[in-house]
This record gives sequence, C-alpha cells and structure tokens, in this order.
Amino acid sequence: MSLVVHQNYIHGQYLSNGTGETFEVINPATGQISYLVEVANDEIKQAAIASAKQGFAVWSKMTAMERSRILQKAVALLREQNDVLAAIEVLDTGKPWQEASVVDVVTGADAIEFFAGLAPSIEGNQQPVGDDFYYTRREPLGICAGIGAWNYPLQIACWKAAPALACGNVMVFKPSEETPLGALKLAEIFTQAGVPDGVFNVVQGDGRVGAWLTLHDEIAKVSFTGEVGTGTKVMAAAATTLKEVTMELGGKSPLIIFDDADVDNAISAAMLANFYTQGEICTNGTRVFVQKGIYPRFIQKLVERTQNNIVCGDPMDEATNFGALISQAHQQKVLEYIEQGKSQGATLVAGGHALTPENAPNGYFVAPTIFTDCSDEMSIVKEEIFGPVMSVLTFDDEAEVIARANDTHLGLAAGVFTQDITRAHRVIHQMQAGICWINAYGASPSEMPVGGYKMSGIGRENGSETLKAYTQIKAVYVGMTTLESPF
Ligand code: TXE
Repeated sequence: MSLVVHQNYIHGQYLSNGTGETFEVINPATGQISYLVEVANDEIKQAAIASAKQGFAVWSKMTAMERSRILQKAVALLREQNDVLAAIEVLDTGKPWQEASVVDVVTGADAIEFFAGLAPSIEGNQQPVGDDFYYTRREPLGICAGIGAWNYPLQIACWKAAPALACGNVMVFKPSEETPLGALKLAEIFTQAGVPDGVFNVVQGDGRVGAWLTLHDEIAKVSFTGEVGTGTKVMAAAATTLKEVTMELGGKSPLIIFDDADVDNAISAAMLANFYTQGEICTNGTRVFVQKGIYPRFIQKLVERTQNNIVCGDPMDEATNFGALISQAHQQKVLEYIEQGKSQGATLVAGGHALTPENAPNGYFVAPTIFTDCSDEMSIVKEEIFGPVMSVLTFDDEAEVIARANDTHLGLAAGVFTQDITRAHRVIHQMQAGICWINAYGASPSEMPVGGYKMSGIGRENGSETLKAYTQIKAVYVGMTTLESPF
C-alpha cells in the first residue's frame, strides 16, 4: 500500500515541492513508517517568504479587534477538533492518548485564546513635552520564524503563532522533522478561521531548513524550541541579521522535597516530573533532592507506585499512561544514560531497560527508571536525558540543597515541596530558574510566562509579558511651534 505524502503549507494551501523529495516519519509506538513528507526545497522556501510578505500586507493592516475575532474562530475549531488533533499527536509522538486528549490541543488553543484576547489591548502612550508632545506606536516586527521541537508539536506551534499573529506579525513555522503533522493541521484551521493566506506558512525539513530560517534577511525574529546546543547555533545565526530571538531550551531541573512535605503529593510530583510524556518534557524535575528524614518513606512509596501505577503500551489504548520515546535513536540514547548511571555507581531501584509491551511490541519504550545513591557529578545528574530516568539525591539542610540545585549551567525550572510557607518562598526565590512550582509541578497556564535562566533560554512564552517580544516601539515627536534653529 502506498504511503500518504504530506506537503508544505504555503499561502493557505498545500504546495508541492515539485521534485517529490520526501522524508519518512515513523510511528514511535510501532516502528512503522506512518507517512512521507515533502521537504521544503528552494522553490518552497522562496514561495514561503513571498507569501508571508503578501500575508503581512493584509494582516498587519487589520485592526486588532479583527485579528482577535479571527483567532478566536481558530480557537473554536481547535477545540471542536480536539480528539482528531490529539490522535495525530499520538501518531507522531508516541505519547499516550490519555495525555494528548486533555493537554496538547487544550493548551495550544488556550494560548491562542489568551493572546487573541490581549491583541486589542496593545497600545502606545503619549506625553506632553512643553508645547510639543511625543507618542509611541507598538508596531509588528514583520515575518517571524518559529522552529519547533518534537515533544509537544501542536502546542509548540500554537504557543509561537499565538503572540506573533495577535500582534499583527506573520509566521513561517518549521515543525520538528520527527513530528510534522500538528503544525499542518493548525495551518488548515487558521485558513478555515479566516486568517489571510500567507499569515501562517509551514515549511518541512530538518535542521538545514531551520538554519535557512535563522539566516534569512527578511525574517525579523526567530522563536526556537529545542536543545541547548541547537539553540546556541540558532542564536549565532540570527545575530548575522540582528533578529530578535526567543529561546526555549533544555533543562535539568531540581525538585526539592523537605522532611515536612506531604509525601504522597511529593511522590506525585516526582513521578509527573519524570514519567509524564515518558519523561520527554523540558521542564522536568529530573534531579529529585530528598531531605534525609523523609527519604525512607519517600523511596519506599515511590518505587511501589512506579511499579504498580504505570501502564506502558499502545498509546492509543485508553488504559495506557506511559508511551513510547520519539525514536529508536532516542531510545538508545536514554538506555546509554542508564548504563552510565549503573557504571558510575548509582543504584537502580526501578526500570533500567527497554520494554516490549504486548500491545505494542515494536515500539521504542524504556521502563520508568529510578536511580538512588546518586551523586552530583554523575552524568545522569548533570545532563538532560529527556527520557523517563529519575535521579534521586539526598540532602541535610536548606543551604546545602540550594547550592547544589543551582550548581548547573541550566536554569529552566525548579520545584519545592514543604508545608512551611516561608521556607517554600525563601528557597524558590533563590532558585536560578525561570519556571517554578511550590507544592505543585508542571502546570503551565497561558497566563503564566515560561522560559529559562542561564543556558535554558532567552525570553518568555505565554503571559502578557510575551506581547513585548512581538512588537517594536516607534516614538513620534510632534513639533507644535516654529522649529527653533541656530542656522
Ligand atoms: O531538539 P533539537 P529536539 C528541548 C528539550 C530537548 C529538546 C528536544 O529539553 O533538549 O528540546 O527536542 C531544528 N538551525 N525542549 O530533539 O534537536 C530541528 O529540525 C535551526 C525545550 O527536537 O534541538 C527541530 O525542528 N534549526 C522546550 C528543532 O530545531 C535547527 C520544550 C529542535 O531540534 C538546527 C520542549 C539549526 N542548526 C523541548 N538544527 C522548552 N524549554 O520549553 C536543528 N534544528
């Protein structure tokens, strides 16, 4: 049976690249090829930019209320199509239906709804200067590039398109080559909602197409989600044409559990922060610091719940709450980290191997894995694994754990569990991280700005703060009297 071929989405429709050059996309839960995708070649790239310029001429001239209404229609369509879109995310990512059906589309639609609501609030200001005065205008940047990672494909496309389009910009978006479909569905929905052609174009391909976006001199801004190493390349390339950048990069975040924490709540957090989306979440709290007093209860219950409550298998099976890793290469990378943990002296107390569930025998699964007796210099403690591998460390006191938690070049997220409210805020305020949770972990409502400190990123996504990243301020000085001049 011949495979479906998906294409690039340019100017409100699918456009063939003319050469038929395609790449394969694999279903991580079966190891089978799902479909083919035509790569964006030079013709597609040129068409994408020409189309974006035409789209910008129309979209930026609309009023904010007109843009808001159209974006709200897209929100309604996303929510109507939630289950179809969620199934697509499961096909592309291998994540459980249980998650995708309630998180991925919902959080993407929420972001578009949030920024559509903010669009009409974008305003400048005015101040008198003697008889004269000046005013400012918040103007769109023009063509913005979005480059997505593979763990939340549709959500990432929404989180980048929402503020960009709300501010009157247009976007050329490149999804990860591992997960091309979500962005295409978003593009279709934008067109159905009345977004003018060229306002949201989707180009397909690997890092080479991404690199092209970062170098193009008619692209004003790049919003990137991906690994730290890639992020530094993106920012260096963007510098050549002085693009604005938003960088949402990797992390190796601390989750700190004090002796007085509610132990069941803290275990829920540790499992969410390491096993939800089979550990493929950038903000994951993968360094779990447990104070020595609570440690025995914590570990005993954690291992019990990990062994009894995780259902690994066919991600479309509603009973499954733990899916496949994105690719065979990534599965191997995670298994290699597990071997390093063992060889460096950590104690394996759960998982530590690949899984072959009966209902998905050919998928790329790794068992939920827990290491204890970890030390700070181990590679499983220092490096982002981006898989279901939890490193548990113990600590004596607050000062010690704060120093150790911050002892990393990364700074994406941090979590603290304690019943002592002053200690909770005192500790979190000292965390060198941009996304923090107290007695919670992972919640990321559209109202809350998210982004990293240090090497985990630049700028924010979501939150009203983000509007500033998608407009530029023009100041206009108005002379109301004869212009004085010495000449
Ligand atoms: O990243 P990659 P992946 C991070 C997560 C992990 C990584 C996993 O922590 O580190 O993303 O995603 C394109 N110029 N986050 O493996 O390999 C590539 O084609 C331009 C953080 O996908 O960096 C893909 O589309 N583009 C995040 C994208 O970059 C290039 C939340 C990412 O690829 C390129 C989710 C180049 N030179 C995941 N090379 C957060 N902080 O919110 C590759 N690409």
